[in-house]
Amino acid sequence: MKIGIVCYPTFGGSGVLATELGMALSEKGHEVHFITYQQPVRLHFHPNIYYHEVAVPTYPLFDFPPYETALASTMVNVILNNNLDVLHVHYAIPHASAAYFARQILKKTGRDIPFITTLHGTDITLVGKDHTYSPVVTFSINESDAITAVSQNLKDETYRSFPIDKEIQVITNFVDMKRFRHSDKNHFKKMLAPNDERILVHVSNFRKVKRVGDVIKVFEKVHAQMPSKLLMIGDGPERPGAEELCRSLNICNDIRFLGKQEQMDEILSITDLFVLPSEYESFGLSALEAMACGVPVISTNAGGLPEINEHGKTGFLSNVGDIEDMARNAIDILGSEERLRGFKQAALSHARTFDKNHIVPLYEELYTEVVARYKEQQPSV
Ligand code: GMT
Repeated sequence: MKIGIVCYPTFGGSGVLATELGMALSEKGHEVHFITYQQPVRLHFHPNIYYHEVAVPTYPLFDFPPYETALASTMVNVILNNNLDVLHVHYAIPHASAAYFARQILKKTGRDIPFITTLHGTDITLVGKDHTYSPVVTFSINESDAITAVSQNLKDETYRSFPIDKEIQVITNFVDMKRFRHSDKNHFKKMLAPNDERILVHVSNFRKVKRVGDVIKVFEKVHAQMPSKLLMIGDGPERPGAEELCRSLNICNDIRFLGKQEQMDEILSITDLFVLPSEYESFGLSALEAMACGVPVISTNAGGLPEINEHGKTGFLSNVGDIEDMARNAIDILGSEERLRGFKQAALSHARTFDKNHIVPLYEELYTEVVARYKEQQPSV
């Protein structure tokens, strides 16, 4: 099949998932065309992968260059020039409305194709709900030929927040267990934790919803009980505040802000505990990648997190903002070698249920079904 994938090309989970999906599909023999404004960070070369950059020309009149118009036009050109069968857009804003626009244009040529929208999180829960966007988001989701959500919680949230009159299918996020696996990185561990301190890790885009200050506060309590180090991976608007907090708590020596990292499997291989205290998380792909490397998770019970983090088995769930509980749970896991080992094994075995080999075929089935249904619906000429 020839598949177009539209996503944000950055380190965000929706772009990561879309890129991993495209790469997995290309390995299975599909021809995959990425349409994005930059090369996606996780994209590796494969003979079946094509990349089409969305260029947004500027003009002195444009205070806000019309990205959505450029994206829709690029979609039209790529679909026509490459004879695509289906378009799969990740993150509704503005990808679903651009796809709708492209499909309408293509209808005039008789070469229109169906589009599938995958909802990822804040396109529904934060940004999408805003009344500046919601009429367009509602319309373009309803106009999609199929809709998927990355967790049951996100599906429920979507129905709660928007008048959606179509079925939303849950296809959970997945992980490549061959790449995300524990490997021996002891030399690396020695550099960061020379005295065999416990290593805690947080990964995010450091936005408000991630509550990065809570990570530092939880770590302060763990650190008071046992020799430990915290690695803060990623970057974003809340980073300066988090750095200030670790200075004011006087624990900077044991916290490293490493910025955006590509070799997450290596970092996760030396990690003992993953901390994700988000206000909301539709799924928590970063936590799943940690679990695949055998790392237990301390998280909140918000959104879809209980769907991946099994309380008392793969880690623990706490109420949003309950620093005391998260710290107590972290100390409980890290306090005994045997207990830590048990949690690590459970995290790894639960991650296996989200292996890409189980999930990618669900997307393939959906593509086949949507393309067949779309063809059937076409008026015969
Ligand atoms: O919604 C966002 O904040 C952006 C999005 C992204 O591009 O990073 O993250 C969401 O999608 C990920 C992949 O499906 C999920 O793992 C994240 O939980 C989700 N983030 C939120 O719901 C806050």
